[in-house]
Amino acid sequence: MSKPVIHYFPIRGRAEVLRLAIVAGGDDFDTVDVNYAEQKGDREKYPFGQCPRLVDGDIDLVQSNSIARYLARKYKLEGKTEKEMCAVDMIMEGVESLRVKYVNLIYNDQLAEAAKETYWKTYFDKETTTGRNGGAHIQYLANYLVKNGGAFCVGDSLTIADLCLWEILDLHLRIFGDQIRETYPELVSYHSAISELPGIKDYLASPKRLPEPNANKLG
Ligand SMILES: N[C@@H](CCC(=O)N[C@@H](CS)C(=O)NCC(=O)O)C(=O)O
Repeated sequence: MSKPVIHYFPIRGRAEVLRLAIVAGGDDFDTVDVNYAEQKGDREKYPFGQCPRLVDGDIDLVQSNSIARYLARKYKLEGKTEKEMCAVDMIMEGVESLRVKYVNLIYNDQLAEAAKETYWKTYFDKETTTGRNGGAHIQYLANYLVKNGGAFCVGDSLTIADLCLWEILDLHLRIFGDQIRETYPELVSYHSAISELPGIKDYLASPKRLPEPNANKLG
């Protein structure tokens, strides 16, 4: 069987959760660097003019969260019962809300010090969970984890929700490492434990893990 092929830029970006799902599923992937002109010009391959795109046999898909859900079904990371699947989906959307804010911090605010300060206050400070935040607050996500015992977000095994949470945490630890270690030790322990799981540990240490999280080299 041929490997799933991820078409993307040579950065972690929105493809990182997809890579994690494949390796956590015990599989491997190939990559193709996106040709920007093709991405913008070919509506068959890139219906929204954006990547990532995944090609896996006769599956040819864009929109990272649609791809993530496909991979979750393929590698049994979608939750075991209807109730678990619903919870997995909910957490993915919660992570997406935070990702939108993160992308804004990186690309619009260029990770400026003042913007970082406001960002922490709005989306990470434990005192601001009742504030206006567009549904984005790390505490909301931590709540699920703590309620479920701390090892996984949902059920008793890894799901795509964990990979989404792990990855958004990984990105934020690079920027707010000390503050997160001080304020959310349960998230740091969780991040460390997931990093050790089969497939994930080897991937993280391999040259396949790209060094750059974002295209503008910030973060
Ligand atoms: N909703 C899309 C967003 C994808 C997205 O923002 N892709 C970026 C790269 S991370 C891109 O293709 N940017 C180039 C452009 O929009 O022209 C998804 O989740 O796949």
